[in-house]
Amino acid sequence: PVSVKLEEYTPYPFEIDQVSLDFSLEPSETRVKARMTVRRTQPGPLVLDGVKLKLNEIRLDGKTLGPDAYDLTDETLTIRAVPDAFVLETDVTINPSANTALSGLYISGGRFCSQCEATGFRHITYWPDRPDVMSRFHVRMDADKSKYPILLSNGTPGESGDHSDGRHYAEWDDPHPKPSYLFALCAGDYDVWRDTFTTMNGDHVDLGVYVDKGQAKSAEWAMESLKASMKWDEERFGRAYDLGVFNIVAVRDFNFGAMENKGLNIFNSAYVLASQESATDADFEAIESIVGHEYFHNWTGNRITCRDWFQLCLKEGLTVFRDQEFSSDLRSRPVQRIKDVMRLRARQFAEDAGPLAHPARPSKYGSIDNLYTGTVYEKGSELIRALTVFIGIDAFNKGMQIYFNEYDGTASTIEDFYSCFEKASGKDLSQFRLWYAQAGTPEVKVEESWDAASSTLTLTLSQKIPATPGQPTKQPVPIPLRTALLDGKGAHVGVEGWENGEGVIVLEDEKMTVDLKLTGTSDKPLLSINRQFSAPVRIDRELSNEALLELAAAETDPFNIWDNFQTLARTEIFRLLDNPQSPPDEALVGALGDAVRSNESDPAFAALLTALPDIGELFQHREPVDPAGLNDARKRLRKALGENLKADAERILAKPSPAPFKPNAEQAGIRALRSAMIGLTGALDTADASRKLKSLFDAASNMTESLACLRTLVPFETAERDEVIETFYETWKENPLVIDKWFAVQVGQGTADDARRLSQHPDFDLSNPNRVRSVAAAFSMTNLAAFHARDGEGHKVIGDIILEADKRNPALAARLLTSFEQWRKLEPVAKASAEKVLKDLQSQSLSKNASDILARALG
Ligand code: DPP
Ligand code: ZN
Repeated sequence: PVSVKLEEYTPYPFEIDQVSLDFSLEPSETRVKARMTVRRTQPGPLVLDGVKLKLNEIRLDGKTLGPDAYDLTDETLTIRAVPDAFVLETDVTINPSANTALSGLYISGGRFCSQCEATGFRHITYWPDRPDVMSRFHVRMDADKSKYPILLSNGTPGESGDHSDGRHYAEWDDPHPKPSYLFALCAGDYDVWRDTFTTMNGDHVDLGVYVDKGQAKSAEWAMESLKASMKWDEERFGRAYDLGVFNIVAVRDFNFGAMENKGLNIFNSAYVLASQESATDADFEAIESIVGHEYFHNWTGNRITCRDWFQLCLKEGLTVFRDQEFSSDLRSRPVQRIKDVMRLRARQFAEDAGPLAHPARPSKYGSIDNLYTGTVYEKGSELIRALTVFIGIDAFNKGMQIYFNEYDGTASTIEDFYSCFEKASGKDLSQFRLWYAQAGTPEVKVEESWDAASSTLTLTLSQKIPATPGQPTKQPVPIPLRTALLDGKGAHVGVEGWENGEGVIVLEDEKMTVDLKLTGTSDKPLLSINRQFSAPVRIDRELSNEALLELAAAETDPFNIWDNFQTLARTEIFRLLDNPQSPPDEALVGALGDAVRSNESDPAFAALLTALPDIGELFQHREPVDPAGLNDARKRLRKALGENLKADAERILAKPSPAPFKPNAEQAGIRALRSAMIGLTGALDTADASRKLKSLFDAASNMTESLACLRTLVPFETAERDEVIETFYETWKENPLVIDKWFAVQVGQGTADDARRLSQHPDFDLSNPNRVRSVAAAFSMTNLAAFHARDGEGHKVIGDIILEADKRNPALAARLLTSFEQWRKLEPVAKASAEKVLKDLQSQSLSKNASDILARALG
């Protein structure tokens, strides 16, 4: 496979100051005329990207070009001789209704919509489809007025009107130069939820969220989230919105979660629509954070974009950091931090430890669509967070303002971005930037020795970054570790040179020792390190269970309290795996139960304490791994925890759920703890539990708890279980987003047979990515015990779905393939079956996206 290389970057030799696009919209024959004003800035040919375009005409300065004036390939149009300044006009025809890959202009639910990141624009017209070519776009659309009464594009609306033949037209103008990947167009019939916002500069903005007919009210939460985002970016980063219009359109068939097109965000409907009956608290939370994420891109991504796709984490990592901070400010900071780290460990640590590992800024790639990864997004965000600790929050804030002011309107690089923090902090950040160049999760070994005579705790810290594909050896990176010393009662012990009982130790070399000299006298203090998960590393400490329990009891950092219990639970699950006859450790179960009870006043946090590490997380700690065995061991521990908390669960669930329903963090926390108790009730695995869950399901007044009951009942073999599955389906069969959940919970707890059966259900739909993911991703990425079962059926069913999906939608198929990334770690039987499925797939003619993942996974 051919790859694109960072070192081969060269600037585009032309600037296109302005482009006018004229769309005559018809589902199977859309005519696109482009008129661009081009200016040469360097020597070089005029090469435009274009894929599956039917070329009708090209004109240069008004003169039609004959076929000898240009070269046409499947992917490019090269004009042979051009002057230094000229007007180029192209006229092409495209077929949106045949566009099943959902990249470019396509039809979803009878309406036109577009997705241009990363390289969709070349499916619309001939253009230098690369992010460093920024241009002012003027758009004119005409369409059948009865079918497509609403015509939207980027920027602000201009002229519009009717033609005599039942068609109408509308113009949109975007004054901000932008790269083609931020172009957007939507046309169809929608209902709109409208509002307005006044910026800190006093500018008025019209806001609209466009959804399916009859669903306007379901857009209310997205709208509230949008206004909160606009305000937050003003207050936190001093950034105001810069156009008079901001629109969001919800689309059912969408590859991404959402897309930050300038002034016209297009969203997967799953992250827009929410009603109190049909959405879970997790849905409300996801909508808030994704609306925030896309809005924040207006500054970090749109006004300042990426020079090339290698810099993707310049906009994505930074924008994830911004949306995580937004959620932390709106909700609970410690709870948000724990959830973000759970996601990082599940998605990114796993990726970093397998054959698909790559640096946050790679130096080459095979297929750009496959670079939208946990590493670029989640690790990218963690690196910004680690930077805030490394240079301090004041220097960070100052650096961000330098970045916004100096790089506005440019297509930038990671180096540009870091130069702002070098200016702000006066520090050389070249070693810190190694974090972006090296894949692999650093492991930090922590050893302590205590000298009572001098009241000094000496830490020996060392780092090791594992080898990853193409990178056998690594250099050390600066690892900022937030640290505190505690006495047995949880009071912070003073250390010379630290303020407020906390310090930051930066491990820059492979190994270092630090003397922490106490300011007073004390017994040997307890070490609390990597507080708030200040660096995205694995910490390796040789602590006994007793010592960990003592530390968990004394901890003052909520993240570390939770994390200490995670470590304890993980160790215990492995012990249970190795000792099938042994009962779970009573001391641990008792301490965990006590921790849950004593944190009941912060129910969201208490709920997280009940969550044992999932199989995906456990997977990373052993090789070869037997997911089914791990699942059994984990269940035994969960059952013991359920027994310990049985009376509490009954007490908590006897109370009514909060009413009237509000999607705020406070109520969501209460429902999270109630849902955790529903889950633990199920862990008891008794006939009584099944009856109890059925009655809780019948009484549930919100989707969070209904779904918790359904999910918990799925593994039971009782009549109640069958009834609940049936009732849920009958109640919600008209609501595709809820039926996605119905599919997902069944395969998430079921067997390969369930996944096979549900992939043949009449409501399964290969052309809808959400539905495909609700079966294939929910099974292969959340139910590892069944996916990797030794009979190989799990691998086969997913292999079959991938093969079918790839024919229509390569980006989707490639994403599903990543569920195999850990295959080499499996015990021999499942490993052989995974390898066979991957090799069978490789022998088929697959898309470039899918082939790229396969080659790396098998490589
Ligand atoms: N829409 C995707 C995101 O916001 C890609 N930019 O992350
Ligand atoms: Zn993004």
